Amino acid sequence: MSEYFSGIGKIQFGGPNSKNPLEFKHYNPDEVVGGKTMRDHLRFSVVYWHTFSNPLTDPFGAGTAVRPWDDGSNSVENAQRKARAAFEFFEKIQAPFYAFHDRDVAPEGATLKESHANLDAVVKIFKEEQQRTGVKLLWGTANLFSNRRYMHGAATSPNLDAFAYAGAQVKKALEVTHELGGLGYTFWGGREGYSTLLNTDMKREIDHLARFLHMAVDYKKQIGFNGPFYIEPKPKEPTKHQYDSDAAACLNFLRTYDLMPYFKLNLETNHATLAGHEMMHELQVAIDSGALGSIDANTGDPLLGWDTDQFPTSIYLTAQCMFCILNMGGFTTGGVNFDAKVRRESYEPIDLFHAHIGGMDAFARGLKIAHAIISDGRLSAFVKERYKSWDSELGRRVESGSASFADLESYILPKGDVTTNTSGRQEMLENLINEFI
Ligand code: XUL
Ligand code: CO
Repeated sequence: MSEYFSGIGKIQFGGPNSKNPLEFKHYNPDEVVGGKTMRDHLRFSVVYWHTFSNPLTDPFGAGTAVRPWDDGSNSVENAQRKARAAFEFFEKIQAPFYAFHDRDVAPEGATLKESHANLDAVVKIFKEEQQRTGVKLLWGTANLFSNRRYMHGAATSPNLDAFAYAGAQVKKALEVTHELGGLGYTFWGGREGYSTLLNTDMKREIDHLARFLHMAVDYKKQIGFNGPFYIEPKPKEPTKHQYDSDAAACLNFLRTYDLMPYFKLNLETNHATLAGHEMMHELQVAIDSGALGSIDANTGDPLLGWDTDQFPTSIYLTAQCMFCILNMGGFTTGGVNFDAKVRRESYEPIDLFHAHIGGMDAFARGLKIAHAIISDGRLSAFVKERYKSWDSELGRRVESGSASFADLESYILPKGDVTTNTSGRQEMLENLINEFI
């Protein structure tokens, strides 16, 4: 079998003192942290679209990527070769999972039927390679945004034909995800939003989106696909306003349309940033509703206002993510999915290794730091103490819904005023976190 990343072996753990850029410094898959291996905590996943299908274009220039396995053609053979290269990469980087859109893996045909057949031809290779390597599919998805037919949206298009095409595409993507033993299936809104309200019936579009997702739920049951569905919030890009703008908006939508039992959220760091939130905020919002499923682990550039999808390198960020995820009790079906791309200037295949090694090491450190903060216990003790007034008799009655305004009045009147506030100690807590970084 051909080797596409020749000269690069399986990436090994070299330890924190290693100076070899092609070794992990912190990600040691078998190392146990808090009773579980790093492999099982982090559940790393490589994305097909950025790592294997992105030519590294930007709005001002053509692609720069050099990819020896890609002959530049739109053929199925080329896609099949790319599949072999992808699995070689997954194996060498020690990623237990991957994720893809239908159109990343196989070329779109002249008809939908032809596109389905092209997809099947590559899925055949995926099956063989999954068998050979043990790498699993974290989630599948359908690309309902690149083709011009989706210019007005897919499930929210004013044109029923686009809605129908999208339904047929998701039907096939679900079948393929199921066939590959995928653990979940993701819906990212793509073009589900608007550029102007002047031409948009927002209520009707959102109702249609809910109908579309209910049809997906029905079909999932019909084919016996047991994995969760994920919704991936994003506030803008490509549209001015995306209906799934952030975690709270998604949860409101899911509750309004009785979809909560079937969906969890797949949260992406750069999308949180675009929404004006910290990733920790988005994670906590989802966790508090029992709805965090998986994460797309990347980062933006604070000086650029768009979705730059960079590999995560900030240990503060990864520690915050892992703090939330550990407190939740860890992933079940989800994982740390690197929805990230190398910079346009990093055009060589070896850069894909540097990027993933950096992201995996950053998350390994984040995991250890979060575990240490939780084991130390001072932070959670502080938070518990901050709310201790609620552990009183009146506090308990308020929380259980058995107190009234009159009760509050008769409690506070004799006290005269609020004289019991204590400091929030933000700076002290920030110092505490830095003890562990
Ligand atoms: C777009 C994005 C998507 C989803 C899958 O910003 O994050 O790649 O992750 O459709
Ligand atoms: Co994403």
